[in-house]
Amino acid sequence: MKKHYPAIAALLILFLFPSPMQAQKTLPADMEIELHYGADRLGKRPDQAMQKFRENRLGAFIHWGLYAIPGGEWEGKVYNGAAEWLKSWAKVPADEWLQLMQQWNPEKFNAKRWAQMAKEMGVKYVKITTKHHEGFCLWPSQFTKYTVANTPYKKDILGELVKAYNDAGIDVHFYFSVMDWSHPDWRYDLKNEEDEKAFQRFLTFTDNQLKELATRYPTVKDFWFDGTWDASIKKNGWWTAHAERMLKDLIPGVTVNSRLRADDYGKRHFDSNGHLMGDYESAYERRLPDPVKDLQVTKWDWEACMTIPENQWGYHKDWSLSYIKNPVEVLERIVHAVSMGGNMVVNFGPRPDGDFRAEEKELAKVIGKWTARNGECIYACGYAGWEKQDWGYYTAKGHHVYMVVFNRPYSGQLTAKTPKGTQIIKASLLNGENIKVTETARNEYNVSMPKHEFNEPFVIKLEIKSSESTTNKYREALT
Ligand code: H79
Repeated sequence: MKKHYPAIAALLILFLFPSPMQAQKTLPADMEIELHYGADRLGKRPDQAMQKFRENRLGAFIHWGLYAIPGGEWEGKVYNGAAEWLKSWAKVPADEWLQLMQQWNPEKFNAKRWAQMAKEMGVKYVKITTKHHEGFCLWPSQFTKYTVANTPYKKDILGELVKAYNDAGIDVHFYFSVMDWSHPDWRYDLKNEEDEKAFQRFLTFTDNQLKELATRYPTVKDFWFDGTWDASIKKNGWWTAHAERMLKDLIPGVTVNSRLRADDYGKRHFDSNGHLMGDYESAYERRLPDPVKDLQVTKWDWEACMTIPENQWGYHKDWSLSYIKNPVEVLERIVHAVSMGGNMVVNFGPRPDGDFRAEEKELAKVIGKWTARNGECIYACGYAGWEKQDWGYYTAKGHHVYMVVFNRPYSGQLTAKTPKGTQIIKASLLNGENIKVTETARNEYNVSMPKHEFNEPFVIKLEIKSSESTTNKYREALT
């Protein structure tokens, strides 16, 4: 719509989308408003690169920057807020904060060891913070002096990581914060002409950095934008659409998250017509959709991300201030995401010396032992479309449905209800051991618990038949 009617459009938007959770409602095609910077496409991206993104399913996040050095403590005070936001919590001026660069010398950093750890954990991709809100770049950017090149360490950390992960067969995704606390032209809002001018310079600077990343590291598979929620960005929706297109022109197949985007009216993630912008929804940060109520998420690609403590992404020296999730809780979130057709990214915040904290190494190891045995129910799997049961989650791939059991029933029987026309013809453990299945009612089955006790979540693989077979027709005829 016609820029002349923004007020009407805004009212329409308010009326149709009273809360962000309802953003997925779409207007009938003939009622859609015209947008220049709305969704580029309707529905899931069907190409191979997107398919690879989707099949990867499990990723790791790496938050590493200057904030790792103070680790949540400033001038003797420990802040329990997210460590990568310490500059903000402790109100440290940018120039003072950026002096931490003089201490950036991660002597234990070994990219190959990091890649080995990711491989052992079973992650198929790693999302790396190229630049977080603080503005410090893990690559030697030509467009700012706040980079690894100007630290005692000097070397291109990002380049080393891209190579090491790629050599290990792991895809690399780039996290990039548009909000940049180190840059004099960054604005939260645009209140006058001077702000407008500064912010346009800032967007040019951002374009330059993005082009630099895309050309220096052409094997990057994804850009995950953050720090895009402020009014300044919402008033420049054109730029978000432009940045996505620019990256896609530079790197064929690259994927981009929804968080980057704002449409003509500043509507984010989902445009004013209710269509997802970017390639996948990225709003599930430290939370997941409800497995019964929020099934609409199965209509689009999405990726969730999680922290191991409650809310620490960067390294925080005192994890005792937070509840730390155990490996089964982490696994449950991973499987929960896959069961609803999404990806899950588990965050790590390396120490300033370049090593990982012991708790993270241990967690990666335990998850890795589990994925090595049970990964079949995660990779390339998706939503089964079966009614949720209390024992855990279903995931699906081709003619197989996986029951991933997190809660053991006292009855020794796991209930499975199949959709109309779908039969279970066989059940087994992933090692091939047979599991007894009894049909208890139409489209209802008891799947027996395995004979030996598992002390971790386990998987039962179901072979299914979906057909309009004679038996089915006969059975339908009885009602
Ligand atoms: O990088 C990690 C976080 O640092 C970053 N995203 C993940 C992946 C992130 N932190 N917070 N947010 C995203 C959401 C932003 C919350 C905000 Fe606010 C609400 C920004 C401004 C208002 C909280 C309250 C932070 C400042 C005030």
